[in-house]
Parts: sequence; structure tokens; C-alpha cells
Amino acid sequence: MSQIKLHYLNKSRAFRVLWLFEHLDLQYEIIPYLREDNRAPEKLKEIHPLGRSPIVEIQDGNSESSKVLTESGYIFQYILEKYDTEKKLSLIEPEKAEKVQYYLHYAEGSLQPPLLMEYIFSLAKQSPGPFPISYLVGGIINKISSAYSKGEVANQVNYIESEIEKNKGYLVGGQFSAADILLSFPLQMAFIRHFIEQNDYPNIKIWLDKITKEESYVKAQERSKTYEP
Ligand SMILES: N[C@@H](CCC(=O)N[C@@H](CS)C(=O)NCC(=O)O)C(=O)O
Repeated sequence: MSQIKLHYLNKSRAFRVLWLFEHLDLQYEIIPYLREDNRAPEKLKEIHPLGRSPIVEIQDGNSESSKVLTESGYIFQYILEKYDTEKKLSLIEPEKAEKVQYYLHYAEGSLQPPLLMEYIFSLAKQSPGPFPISYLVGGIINKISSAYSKGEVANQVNYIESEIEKNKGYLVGGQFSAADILLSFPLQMAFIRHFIEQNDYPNIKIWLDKITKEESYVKAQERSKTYEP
């Protein structure tokens, strides 16, 4: 029997891991952390030197030391291999299972970088400093955003919109999978932060409405509430 701990930073990617655990009906403990000035607190670095959440610690019954897992895609891959014995989320058919694996890399590798750039630009615009610095900073930000990240966000999200259409309302083969859980967070945040608008992406909107009605999502929400200020 393994003991699983999730180092959970509020309002973060860690929610997806909580949702994953709930869907697989795993027993786990949450170690909560609250953001300080929007960043993770330093004490998270005691668990892993990068100090980012999610971090999952796994202690096997007969072993003294615990395994420390980071990187959402890798955490998903590890948990699915070890605990998704019925292939509820990693899917049974080989082609579909491969596609799920692809999305575990895609989420952080291609989708997140332009979204992160847009997020940092939006923070910079919120506290631009005094005039004329604010004017210059705003101009530079808008230039980089339109030359790269804004268009790249549209490129990525258009791709997901068409994949959901092709795959009958889900990311892979018309079935709910780990890919849906992993991609939910960046797309929800993109809507909340108005990097994209719901009216422009009807398939993504319907998909998000549908997957967030999953019983495991509702349970994960309920459990995470305790750790959100
Ligand atoms: N690539 C990592 C990213 C982890 C990450 O950046 N997590 C954010 C929360 S969403 C974090 O810990 N931020 C705290 C900080 O930047 O100080 C993953 O996929 O898990």
C-alpha cells in the first residue's frame, strides 16, 4: 500500500492532480501552501529545489524513503501507469492511449508557454510604473505580444477547438481521459483572464462545461475549497 501526499499550492495546476486522484479513487493526503505575493512560499523548496506546485510524494509501504515527483505531465504519466489499472483515464485502445500520452507533453510543452507570456505581460501592465516609463513599457509589451504570444495563443487554441470537434466533444476518441483533466486548467485560466473569449471557441466552452460536471471534478472542487483562502 502506497502513501501519497500532494503538495498543493492554492489557485494552481495542483488542482488537476487532485482531480486525477479523485477520478482514480486514490487515498491521498493534501499538504496545503498559500501563495505569498502571488508566488509559492519558500518552504515548498524544502520538498523540491524548484519550489513549484504540484509536487507529489509517494512512499511505498516497505520502503523508508519517498519518491518526489514534479512536472504535471510526468506526475500524470507516473500515476496513470501505476494506479490506473482499469485504464479509465489512460484509455484501453493503443491509438487512444498514445494520444493521451501526447497531450501529457503538449500541455506544458506547447500550450502553456504563450499563455504564461500573456500572463506576465498582463501583470506588467497592471503595475507599469510612472509616466513616461509606463508608456514605453506598454508599447514594448504590446509589440512582443502581437509579434509572438497573442497569435500563438490563438494558434494553439484554434488547434484544440478543432481537435475537440473531430473527437466528438473530447480531446481523445470521444471519451473522457487524463488529457481532458490536464488541458482544463490552461483553458479555464485563458477564459478567466480574457486571453481568449468563450464566444470564439464554442467547442471548448461546451467541453469545459461538460467535463466540469464529472463527479470527480465536483469532489475535487469540494476538497480544494478547504485550501483556498
Ligand atoms: N511545468 C510545471 C510548472 C509548475 C508551476 O509553475 N506551478 C506554479 C503553479 S500553477 C507555481 O508553483 N508557481 C509558483 C511560483 O511561480 O512561485 C508543471 O507542469 O507542474
